[in-house]
Amino acid sequence: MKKRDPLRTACRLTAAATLPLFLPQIAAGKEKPKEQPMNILFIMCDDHSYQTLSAYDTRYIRTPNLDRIARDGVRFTNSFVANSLSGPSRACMLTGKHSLANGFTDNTQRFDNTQTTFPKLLQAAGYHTAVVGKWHLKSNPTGFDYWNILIGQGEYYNPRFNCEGKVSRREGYVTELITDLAIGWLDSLPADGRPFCLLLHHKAPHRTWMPDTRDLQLYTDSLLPLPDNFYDDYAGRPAAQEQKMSIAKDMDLVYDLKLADKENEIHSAPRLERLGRNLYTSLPPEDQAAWDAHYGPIIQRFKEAGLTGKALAEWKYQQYMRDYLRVVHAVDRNVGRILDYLDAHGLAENTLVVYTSDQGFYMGEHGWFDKRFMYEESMRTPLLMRLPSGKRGDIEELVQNIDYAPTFLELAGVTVPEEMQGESLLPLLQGKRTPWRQSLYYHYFEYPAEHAVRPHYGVRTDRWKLIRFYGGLDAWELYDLREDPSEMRNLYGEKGTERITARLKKELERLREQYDGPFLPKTE
Ligand code: SGN
Ligand code: CA
Repeated sequence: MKKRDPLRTACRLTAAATLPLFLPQIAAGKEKPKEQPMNILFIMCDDHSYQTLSAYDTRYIRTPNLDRIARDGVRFTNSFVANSLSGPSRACMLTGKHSLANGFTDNTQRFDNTQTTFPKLLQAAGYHTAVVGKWHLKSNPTGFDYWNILIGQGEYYNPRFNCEGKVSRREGYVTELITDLAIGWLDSLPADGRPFCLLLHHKAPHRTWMPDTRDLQLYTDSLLPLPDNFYDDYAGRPAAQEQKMSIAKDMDLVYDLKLADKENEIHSAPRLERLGRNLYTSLPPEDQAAWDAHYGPIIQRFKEAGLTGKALAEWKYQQYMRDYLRVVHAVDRNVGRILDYLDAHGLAENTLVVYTSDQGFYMGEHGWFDKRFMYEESMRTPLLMRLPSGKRGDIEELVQNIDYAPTFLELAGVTVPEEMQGESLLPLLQGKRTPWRQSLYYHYFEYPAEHAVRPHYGVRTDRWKLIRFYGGLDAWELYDLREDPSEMRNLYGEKGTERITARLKKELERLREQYDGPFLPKTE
């Protein structure tokens, strides 16, 4: 990949132009604020599983830079999303509301950008605000002094960016470019005493897991452990039987695993094969050369091996995992760059650093890739936070992505609007004992759609999970997470589960009423 011009980081840097409308600590008091207001650096990846972040799991990869955030801050061990899909998840975070309440239930929609969001409130309170990287909400960002976003899902190599309405292509690797933009914006901020809130949102490691060409040699000889339930037969779980996200059946050799052979002998699903071959031919010559050098010998060996059945499925798993890990490796390196920047500029002492993902992802558990289901691997996310002079260690409370907005607002001294459904995590970050929720609500909508996951909603407590699938399928699932953390045995309807089922149904109704009730379509 060509070296990009590091200084051309921003199309327009207006961060200093506007005056604060209201900075609570300054505006309310006559005297100077006691403490300097806290900056917020909100780093989020797309589809980064907690299984591939070594603060959570060391089986696959070491992520020393991400681990720095956990080491000097906290690791949330029970962090979840409200709807395991990109656009909806982002809408939940911005608004502090579940999907029906913020109106953005699936990726086909357009976010109503006139509604109240935390960036708007922080901007009004005098924060410098910016978002760089993946946005995925179709409507333009609002509430930001500066925005420079990828188009839709974005591209890994030489991606196009939309900088406040002006689209242009940048040369380089997406994770690095987004980090450059973030650093460029921080560099442009005036020393005016006003805090910043920067949303640094990566595309990586979203499908099709295209590594920075400099990382292609990593993990080449690694043999990644196959999850115990890779060969799940989905007994007793009709929605899981219908999905189309199986590594064995749905992961495409040419598109996902980059086997676009020059001899045109490898064939896969026609549409995806075409996309995969086009993707290869559209690479710049130097990237094509890097791919030839790396994937060329893999393609040859693959052809010679003539794999079928389980051997083929396991080979696909290894290829998938290696590319995914390479892409995560570049995320870790670039998170290191921005943390170093904070250190070098004396900002680490007054910046809340947050690291999360828009949802979890399957690393072969149940035989899958992708997300969407309320099962653990996709409902859970990594969540690390480093609050200067805050708590260190683990936070075990049940938290959800609707909680970020209230957290940032409370940290900034801004009143959290009544309508926000999340809870501020600030007391937890400060190590205070505080009453906390005992259950979480989840609701997934996108259907019919890619990967064929039926709509469903459910409740999760620390031990139990009850899910109801609907929309052409009427099925309940019940899991005892203590006895069955991999969710292989649906207990719904089994003798002896009547009481817990009744209790969970009641709780589910309560949550549904609280979060979705006012926004459910009227049925008469
Ligand atoms: C794309 C992917 C899907 C993925 C959705 C949603 N296909 O459509 O595999 O489930 O995004 O992902 S791809 O061929 O375009 O890669 S999300 O994270 O953006 O919600
Ligand atoms: Ca995603």
